Amino acid sequence: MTRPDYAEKIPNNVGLAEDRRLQRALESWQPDFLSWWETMGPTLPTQDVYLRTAIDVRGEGWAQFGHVPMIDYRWGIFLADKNPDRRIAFGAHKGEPAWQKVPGEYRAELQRLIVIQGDTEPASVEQQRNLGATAPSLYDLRNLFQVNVEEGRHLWAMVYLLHAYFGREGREEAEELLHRNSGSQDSPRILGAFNEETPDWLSFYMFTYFTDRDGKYQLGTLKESAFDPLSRTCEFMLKEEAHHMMVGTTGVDRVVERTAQVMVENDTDDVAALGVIPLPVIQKYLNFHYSVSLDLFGGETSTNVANYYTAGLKGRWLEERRKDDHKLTDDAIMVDALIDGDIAQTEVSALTGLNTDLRREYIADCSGGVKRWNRILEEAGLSQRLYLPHVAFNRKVGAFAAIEASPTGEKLPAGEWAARKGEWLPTEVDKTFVRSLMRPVYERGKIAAWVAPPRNGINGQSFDYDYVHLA
Ligand code: BYC
Repeated sequence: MTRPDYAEKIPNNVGLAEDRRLQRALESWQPDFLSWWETMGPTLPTQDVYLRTAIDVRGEGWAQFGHVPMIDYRWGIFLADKNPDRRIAFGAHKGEPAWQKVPGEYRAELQRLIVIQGDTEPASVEQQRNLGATAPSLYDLRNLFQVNVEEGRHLWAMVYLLHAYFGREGREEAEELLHRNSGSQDSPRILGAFNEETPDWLSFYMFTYFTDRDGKYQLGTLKESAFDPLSRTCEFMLKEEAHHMMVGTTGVDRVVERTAQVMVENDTDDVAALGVIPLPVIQKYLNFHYSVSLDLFGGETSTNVANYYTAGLKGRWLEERRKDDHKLTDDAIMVDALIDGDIAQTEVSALTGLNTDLRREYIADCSGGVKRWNRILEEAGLSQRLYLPHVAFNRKVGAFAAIEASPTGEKLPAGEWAARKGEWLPTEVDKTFVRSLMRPVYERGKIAAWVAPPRNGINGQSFDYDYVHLA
């Protein structure tokens, strides 16, 4: 079954109606989800939003667009098509048929991976809940809400797996996903970056560029999983995720473009007083979001990831395109390390270095964004350039958590870091300045002065389309 059934209370393409127990369990989670959405979801009151809703899981035309009151968005359970012949592509079980049930010996690890993935989705909605109050345009407001409802759906995706395959413990974990909250002192979200604030739209664009991109890479590795229902749900999530990347990429494009324009028009770098965000502030935001996102890949070496791979739970990015034995038991990799207190590299087994392998794929992808933004500066005739800071900069997880380093990768004594970190990370003054620019623009076809309009609207609509009707 590929087409979601929207006649059901919980739209799905997993034949939920044929499993009454599961259906009842999920139907009893549904009101808790909706009350979480009402209390922790977007705060700006709206009548309706021009949203896309999935109507198929394959091909083009998989989504339908229309104005929908957000609370009536049909969150549902959609898995990519099953390939009955699918075989495990890596690890100790390579070549065996993919699993349709959870093997007892891997239950705890699989549940943990699904809970961590599930925890990030509502976390991001919580982080972004107040942004509607300062949206730079109706187009941006609509994109924010699209990202939010889809993160809500991604939570549904993980909750379905927990309910369907992990029994009572799974159901308890599904409840917990609604009880932890981003930034909470008592019960915070699991991963660091999801407890940070997203208080302004520059942060939102950076988050959707850098942190959603971690999502892309982690989902890519879970799509390889031997546990077929996880693989199939991640495959479809990745389809929705592409829009979130677009929001981040073009969002930062548009900030850089507007800043460059004002710099050129006024022949000055000092553009804060002219109501746009100076390049050094953009760089500081980039430094922050990139470094906290690097932390999301875990340590450079990790026995967890080696075990996940060998068991077949979590593969590599584009596993099937890799030209090796897909077991890696005899292979080695150079990873970043602290050796005698210095930033260096060391050789470790390829299995324990798999977080590094994934982080490197991610870094290569991120450098594509920087190239794009620098092309905008170059085309404006400016000599300034943005860059990705060194992998040791501002790290709280992994080999470099114990030291401080500059964006160019020099190790710094604690005193120098404390004295200089305001040059590299947003200070209170920077944040207050950025927030001062964040005033809502809700008029059709209008946009805030600190960001350029997008080149294209959504689904072929123009920029001045009525993307959102406010309450
Ligand atoms: N913060 O062995 P290590 C997304 C913990 S984003 C706090 O080095 P491992 C999205 C770690 O859990 C994608 N704790 O790491 C984006 C471990 O704890 P235990 C989310 C951290 O296990 C935007 C210990 O430190 N999905 O979808 O190899 C919007 C040692 O760790 C952090 C996933 O992450 C951290 N940053 O790898 C919406 C996929 N990093 O076991 C959505 C599932 C590590 O000692 N998760 N720790 O108690 C995983 O694959 C892995 O758990 C990790 C960590 C990659 C996160």
